[in-house]
Amino acid sequence: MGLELYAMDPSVPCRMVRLLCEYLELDVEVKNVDTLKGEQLQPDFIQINPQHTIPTLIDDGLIITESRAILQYLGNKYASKEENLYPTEPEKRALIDMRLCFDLGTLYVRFMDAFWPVVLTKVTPDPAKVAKLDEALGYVEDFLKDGFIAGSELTIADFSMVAILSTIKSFGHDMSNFPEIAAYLEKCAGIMKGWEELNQTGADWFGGWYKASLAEAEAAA
Ligand SMILES: N[C@@H](CCC(=O)N[C@@H](CS)C(=O)NCC(=O)O)C(=O)O
Repeated sequence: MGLELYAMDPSVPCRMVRLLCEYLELDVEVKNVDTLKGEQLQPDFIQINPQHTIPTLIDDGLIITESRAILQYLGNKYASKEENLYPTEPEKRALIDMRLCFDLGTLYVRFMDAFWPVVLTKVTPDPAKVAKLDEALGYVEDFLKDGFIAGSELTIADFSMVAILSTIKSFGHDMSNFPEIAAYLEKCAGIMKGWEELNQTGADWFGGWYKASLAEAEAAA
């Protein structure tokens, strides 16, 4: 049966999984689920994933949801030739897992808190929430001191973090205080296969939606 991935191009958590699949040269059948049309609520999909979220991966009948858990699974199962992507040593793995949890529980949450209301209800962003996002971006700036998110080598934590960082940039957020992040994104664009098609195009589409929403909010203010 092989690998099947339920996903949608602009989605941040879907893009990180697609980038890793491409890097690992996995043969994946991608099935588009357009959440903007409510396709995730179709009974067929609910049966696969009752939480109706994408990405959802099926590997030979095994269903895995939650993007970072999917990255960990793929790292465990398919990255044996690329040992540094998700090393088995507990100390190295602890740092990678810390970064994945930070991305899911802090960076992504602060990004959504700051910008999602703009898209959803056409209001200008709350400066206090943008400041919290900038604080998180400052932490990321420090993480990058050795070149990558979890040290001096590319790991699955980089696939997670680039999807969100490139989206924040595509939203037109002021990144001038974060030169390490800017350089890191350039570097990853050169290292990660399919960057433009699998990540940047979706980030830019999402960014366009945000910018149009912001313009609407500013005109109404
Ligand atoms: N924590 C989940 C979040 C997934 C998620 O919320 N995905 C969105 C698309 S970006 C979705 O499926 N939304 C549809 C829904 O929740 O009904 C993950 O990282 O996989």
